[in-house]
Amino acid sequence: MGITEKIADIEREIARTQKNKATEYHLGLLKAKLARYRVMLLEPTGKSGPKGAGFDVVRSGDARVAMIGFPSVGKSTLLSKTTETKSEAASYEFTTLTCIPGKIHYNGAQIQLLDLPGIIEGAAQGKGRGRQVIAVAKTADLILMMLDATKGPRQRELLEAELEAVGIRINTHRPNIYFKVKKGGGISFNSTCKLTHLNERMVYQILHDYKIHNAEVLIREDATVDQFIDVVLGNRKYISCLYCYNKIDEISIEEVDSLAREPNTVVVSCESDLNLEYLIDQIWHHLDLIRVYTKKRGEFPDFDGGLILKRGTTVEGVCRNIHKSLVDEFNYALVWGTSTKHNPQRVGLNHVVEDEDVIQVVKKK
Ligand SMILES: Nc1nc2c(ncn2[C@@H]2O[C@H](COP(=O)(O)OP(=O)(O)OP(=O)(O)O)[C@@H](O)[C@H]2O)c(=O)[nH]1
Ligand SMILES: [Mg+2]
Repeated sequence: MGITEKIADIEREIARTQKNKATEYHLGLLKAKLARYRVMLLEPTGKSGPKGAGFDVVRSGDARVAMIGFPSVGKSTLLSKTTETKSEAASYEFTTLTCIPGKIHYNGAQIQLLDLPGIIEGAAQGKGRGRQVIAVAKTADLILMMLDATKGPRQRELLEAELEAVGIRINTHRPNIYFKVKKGGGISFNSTCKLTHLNERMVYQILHDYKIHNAEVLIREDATVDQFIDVVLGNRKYISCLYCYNKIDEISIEEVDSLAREPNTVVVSCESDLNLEYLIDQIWHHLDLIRVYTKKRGEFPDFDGGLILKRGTTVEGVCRNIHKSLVDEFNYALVWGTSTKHNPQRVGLNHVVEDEDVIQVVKKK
């Protein structure tokens, strides 16, 4: 029996099994098994699957956004509307066959937007160009899930399931579980809170399934079996996802209104130029980036040449961004902005900067 059949078998058994307290343990083990087979299927074995010609686009700009969606939802139309790159758009499916990058300019930042081929159900198992498309999605800072507003909610569930199946976790945090494989000493299991989904026996059994016999496990939140498996496998990607419903020119205002109320969702019409500016605002917002301006002593800040950084970056990160050697020469920094109590404030390398802060680095004598 091939891996695909084994997976199908387990999926059937999971679907058949009623979900309740008594079966939770059994289901947990089935899920662990399923996750193990999926890994075998997905990890490239070297020769299997076609090469992703044209998919290795060089990263550029401050952040990367990948458009994922079924064929003909308007991905290429969006790229052509929001960037200077033209990507062929047509009314037939699978117009786009490779990865096409464009650049969005936003408040001094450059965002790389990737147009990708449409994916189909079963993409995670390697159908169509699914595998290559998903490999690109894994490298993105944000997934822009393009959906057709004229079609039902199932398209979104299907796409989410495809992403889930390849280890992408969207709009969620890494589980708060400490897990470390050891050379010996057996398995030590501890938790800092009440667990309603997992217990020691299950953790042992799952680890045993993965042939892990020595490890330290510290569970710091009421995690599910799936979350625990994610941590054990360790190769999960946690990525934000923004849902974009296109073609709202074709649906009623009531339907537009109800879609727009869903969380992390923007409604647009690429063809009729509706709401595209708001979409780009939201892309920026979901990337969770900040702008920081530098200034030299006795001079005005350089408001044109701001640095684009991840939220949560420290002064040390700012220095590294300017020049590697700056951290060694660093004495202190003066910061003006929302991250400080008074302006300017003298801060050290550990200070976390915020959006629109101005920073002046003072070097050692
Ligand atoms: N009504 C309407 N049609 C649109 C809109 N945006 C795009 N389309 C049409 O939808 C069709 C598909 O557009 P594409 O941009 O090629 O779609 P795609 O997602 O890139 O498709 P693939 O490359 O095949 O995956 C084209 O005929 C577009 O003209 C829109 O806002 N409203
Ligand atoms: Mg296209």
